[in-house]
Amino acid sequence: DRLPDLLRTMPKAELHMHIEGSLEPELIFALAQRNGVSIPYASVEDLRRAYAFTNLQSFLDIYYAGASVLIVEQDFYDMAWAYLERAAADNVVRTEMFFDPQTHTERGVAMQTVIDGLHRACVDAKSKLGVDAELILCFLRHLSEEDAFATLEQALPFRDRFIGVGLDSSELGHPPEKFARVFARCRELGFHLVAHAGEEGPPAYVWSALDVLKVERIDHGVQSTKDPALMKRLAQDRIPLTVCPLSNLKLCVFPDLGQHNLRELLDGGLVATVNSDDPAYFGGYMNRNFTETFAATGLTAQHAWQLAANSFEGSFTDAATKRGYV
Ligand code: ES4
Ligand code: ZN
Repeated sequence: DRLPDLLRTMPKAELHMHIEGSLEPELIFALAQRNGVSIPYASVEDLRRAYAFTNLQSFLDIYYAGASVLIVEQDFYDMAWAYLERAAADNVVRTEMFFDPQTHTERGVAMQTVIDGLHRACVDAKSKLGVDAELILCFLRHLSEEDAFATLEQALPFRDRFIGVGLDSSELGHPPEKFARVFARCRELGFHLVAHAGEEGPPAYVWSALDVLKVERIDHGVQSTKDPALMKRLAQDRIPLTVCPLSNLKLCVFPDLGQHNLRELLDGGLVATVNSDDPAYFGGYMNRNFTETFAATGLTAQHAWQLAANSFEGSFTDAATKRGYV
């Protein structure tokens, strides 16, 4: 069976990966030691044992704790570089990496420190790995819109170093419309717009991400299959869904991978893509997401080709570069 080889070797774009979620337990411990930060886990194994999540919130609590070891510019560089090497090994030729500045600025780390380290890794990725890497700034939806505006203000001196903004963290109780004004401002500023919606939240959150925030892509969106009118809208407007199968499995969005609805999304004509979300926490980088999902759901080589094409169609690469990929 040559399908796994096709999945591994085909060039692909990753459109949904939180860089703080690529922090492996070994690097968390190394950075904790380097920076003299104490973490409430005795060992790498002890930390890994805590990765038994029941829903999104149970994961986010540990994810924010892990990010607390990031202090200086080199830490952000080292984290991003480790991910970019893994991405290159999986034949990811384009990646649009999310970062959560509020997780760091709230601890007294300067916006410039965060962006300098991540951006330097993106520059090196192009020259040393041949990976085209860009950044998307995410607002934390459990915080206020006022906080998001303050974060945008702090980031604007570095506006040429990120291509878009997104919305992540705790979905339920924090609908997209909570961020209507800050997204309108980001739109005026010319940023690309994306938002997590329909991961755990209802189809109504996907509708409001589209109609109120006016996002160009939906992150996750797997709950959309519950609303036929929404499925029609997503297909007609060719709105990409950045699906993360191993994330959905680990956060109990689906009881097992065999019941994941990726096939339903693809066969319904939606621009669905496969992504790793938080690879250090969810048990796999890009190629593992592809191989495990295909093995569990019986997707075909035709689906593989479609997913690779969708990843480039959905990317924010300029049109000329996009033609070079497909
Ligand atoms: C996230 Cl899986 C997921 N959902 C929402 N926000 C996030 N931040 C990092 N991973
Ligand atoms: Zn995500």
